[in-house]
Amino acid sequence: MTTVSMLYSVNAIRMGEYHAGIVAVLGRPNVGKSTMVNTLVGNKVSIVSDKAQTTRRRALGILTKPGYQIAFLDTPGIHTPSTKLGRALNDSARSTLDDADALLVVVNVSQDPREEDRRISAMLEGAKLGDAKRSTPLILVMNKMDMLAPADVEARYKEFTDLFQPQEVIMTSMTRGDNLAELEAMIVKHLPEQAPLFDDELYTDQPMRDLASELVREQALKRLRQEVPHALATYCENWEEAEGTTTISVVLLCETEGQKAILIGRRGVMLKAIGTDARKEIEEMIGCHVYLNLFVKVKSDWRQSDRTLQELDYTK
Ligand SMILES: Nc1nc2c(ncn2[C@@H]2O[C@H](COP(=O)(O)OP(=O)(O)O)[C@@H](O)[C@H]2O)c(=O)[nH]1
Ligand SMILES: [Mg+2]
Repeated sequence: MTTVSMLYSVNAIRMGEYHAGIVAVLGRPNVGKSTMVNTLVGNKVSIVSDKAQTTRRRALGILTKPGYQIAFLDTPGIHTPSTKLGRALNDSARSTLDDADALLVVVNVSQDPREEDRRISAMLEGAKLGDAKRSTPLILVMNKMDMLAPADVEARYKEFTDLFQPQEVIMTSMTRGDNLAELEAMIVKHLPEQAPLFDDELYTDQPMRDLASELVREQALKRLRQEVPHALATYCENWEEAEGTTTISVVLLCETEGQKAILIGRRGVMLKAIGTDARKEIEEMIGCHVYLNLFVKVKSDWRQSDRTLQELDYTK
C-alpha cells in the first residue's frame, strides 16, 4: 500500500515537469546519424552501413525515460541527387524540419566541412524555414572524434560552429560511446514541457515487416561493393505466424541481371550468408523462430520510377 502510493506521488511530481518532443536528425550521409539514434534508443531503429544512402525512409526512434521522452526522426542524409530516389530522400529530410522541436545536426569532424554540409546549413537558413522555425534550437553533434587528431580539434570546432551557428555543441564518438549521456541531457534541456507523445513501450513507428526487410538490406550492404548497394531495395512480401514459427518472405530488388548474379553469388553462397545473418537478427527482434525466404528480382531503372519509389514507401 505504502509503496504504491509513494510511487504514485513520485510520478505525479514528475508528470508536471515531463519533457517530450521530436528531434530531427540531420547531416550528410555516413556521419553516424543512424548509429547515434540506435545507440541512444537502445534498439535498432535504422540500419547502419559504410555506404551512402543507407537510410531511405524517415524513421522514428523513441527513447522513453522517467522524466522525458525523445522521439528522434532519423532522416535520409542530404546529398547531391542524381536519381529520383536521391531527390525523394532529400525531400524527405527537408520535410522533417517542420515537425521538429529541436534540430540535431551531425557532422563528421575527421573531415572539414563539405559541400553537403554547406547545403544543409543553407537549407536551415533558407526560405524553406518559416520565421517561427528559425528559433528551433540547433545542437551541433561533432561526431567521430576518435578519428580526429588532437591538433585539429580547434580548427574543426571553428569551421563547423561558424557554418551552423548552433545553440549548443557537443563532441562525440558513437563507436567509442563518448559523451552520449551528456548529449542526451543536452537534448532534454531543449524539449518542451509536455506529456509523452508516444506509448512508452514503442521504440519505433516502423512496422515489423519493414524492419525485417531493412535487416535483410543491412546484411546485403555489408557484403556488397560499389554499384550494387545503391541499386538495391528490399521489401517484405509475406509474413505468416503459425505455431511458434514466423515465415517471412523478403524480395531483394536490383536493376540488372549482373547485380542479381552478384546478390545470389556462386552456388547461392552470397544469398545464403545474407539470409542466415538476417534471420538471426529478425529472430532477436521478434523473439521467435523465423523461417526466412529470400527472392532476388530485377527491375531495370527502378530508382527512376515514381511508382516503384511510392510502392517502396521511399517518398514519405
Ligand atoms: N570511427 C567512427 N565511426 C563511426 C562513428 N559513428 C558512426 N560510425 C560509422 O560510420 C558509418 C556510417 O554510420 P551511419 O550511422 O550509417 O551514418 P548515417 O548515414 O549518418 O546514418 C558506419 O560504418 C558507422 O559504424 C564514430 O563515432 N566513429
Ligand atoms: Mg542513416
